[in-house]
Amino acid sequence: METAIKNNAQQYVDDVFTKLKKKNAHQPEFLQAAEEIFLSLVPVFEKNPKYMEHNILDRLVEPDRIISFRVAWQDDQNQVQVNRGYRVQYNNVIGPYKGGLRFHPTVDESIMKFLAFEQIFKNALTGQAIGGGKGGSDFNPKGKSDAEIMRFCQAFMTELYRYIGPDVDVPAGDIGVGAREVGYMWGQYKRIRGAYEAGVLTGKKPGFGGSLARTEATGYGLIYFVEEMLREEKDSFLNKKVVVSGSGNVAIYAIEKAQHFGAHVVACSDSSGYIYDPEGIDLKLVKEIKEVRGERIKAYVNERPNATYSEGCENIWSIPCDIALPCATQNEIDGDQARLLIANGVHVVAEGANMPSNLDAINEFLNAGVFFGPGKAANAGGVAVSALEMAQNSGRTYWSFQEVDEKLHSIMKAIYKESSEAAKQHGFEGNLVIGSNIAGFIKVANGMLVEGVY
Ligand code: NDP
Ligand code: 2IT
Repeated sequence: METAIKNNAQQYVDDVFTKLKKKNAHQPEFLQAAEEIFLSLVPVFEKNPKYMEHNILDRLVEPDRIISFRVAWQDDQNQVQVNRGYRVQYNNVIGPYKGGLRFHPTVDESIMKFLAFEQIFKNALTGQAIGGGKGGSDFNPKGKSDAEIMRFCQAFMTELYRYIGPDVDVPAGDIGVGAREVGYMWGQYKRIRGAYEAGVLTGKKPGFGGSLARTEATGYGLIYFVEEMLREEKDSFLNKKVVVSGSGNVAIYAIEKAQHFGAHVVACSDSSGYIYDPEGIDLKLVKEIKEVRGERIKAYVNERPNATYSEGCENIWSIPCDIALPCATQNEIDGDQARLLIANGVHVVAEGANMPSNLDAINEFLNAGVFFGPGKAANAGGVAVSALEMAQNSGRTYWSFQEVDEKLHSIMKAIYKESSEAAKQHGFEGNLVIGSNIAGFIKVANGMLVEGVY
């Protein structure tokens, strides 16, 4: 009987995945994200055959809806430009669809679906009342004037507004979208709706509906999560050599908190290259370059004579370190880079970005005994504080930085504990990939059982 269920569970997952591959043959990132999650779920179906009986996986992996729309806007030369906008509303069993907006030329349906699918599980892990979604555009914000960014954001929202709402779908930032872009979109939404529905977007500027500590939340949350991983091994950040990729929102605040805990952060990057500073990254300078001057990370070496700049961001993983924190984008660590990190003695890898390690890399880390923190658990702090922003907006109130930060800290601790315990209960102690996928899945699956089929 037990073997029958086991074979059945494996067969069920294989069948759903085969169907998925056939239907989405040209969406590699989406299939990659789905495969990683599917591989984790066989033990869940073995333990709870009712999820198979209700065909939960097949239902869950098909988005509720995908909205795609034209965004036409005028550039500074009065030329009309056209981009494509997306919103993937994947699952709203636990709460309104929730997830960021990405503005990057690589955005397509595959990227949107992978991010939205991951977001369902991540959001479930936060313990907050938020479902899963994602959106964005193939618009490239690089080199655009402030006026162009504003016109694009307004044009984007002029179409998106009809699909969202504080109880419907709540977008936020992601790559290329920060408080400035959210502000422009928020203004346009408010104008069109004629109502102050603050909870329709998160990541707003503090004082104008935004939560304190949302800017810091993903990076800080990542470090709180890694702190728990290290605590498990009776270790800490103190004097650890850390490499962080990226130099955007997540990377900057991960560096800030890691340094606060006594780590020695020696490198960070942008899509053009990376800097290595053996004396430790001067974060004030990085912030000045990226957040104030809007320059490339290369500019760092002009003011730090002992630092070096290398063209091409992928070689950042050749720098020996104790802790590697990929915080830039998907698929930045492949099998070869993982093997290099392992050969150089990496001890902990935790993902600030979404899916920065491919499946090959994850397997390398797990097989080598590297303690691995998957993105949907480790970077959940951003969306968790977004949910806290929604709560503040609903209560028409503001919490202090300290209050939000303390809540974030305890949410990250809880996510670690839940993921770690789920892994243990299903026979994979120490495997946080399996643990976080299972813990997130069970919450959503149980909600789907409660709702019934429609
Ligand atoms: P930002 O736009 O602030 O920064 C992105 C950083 O990554 C920049 O340094 C950018 O370099 C680099 N980058 C972007 N694309 C590439 C690429 N194709 N190759 C190499 N480097 C690249 O974004 P965030 O910091 O907000 O997001 C970073 C990651 O974290 C993403 O995976 C995002 O999905 C994830 N994330 C973000 C959250 C948030 O709250 N913001 C929450 C959870 C996850 P350049 O300037 O050269 O483009
Ligand atoms: O990937 C993510 O979790 C985010 N970009 C944050 C989403 C949000 O709604 O705050």
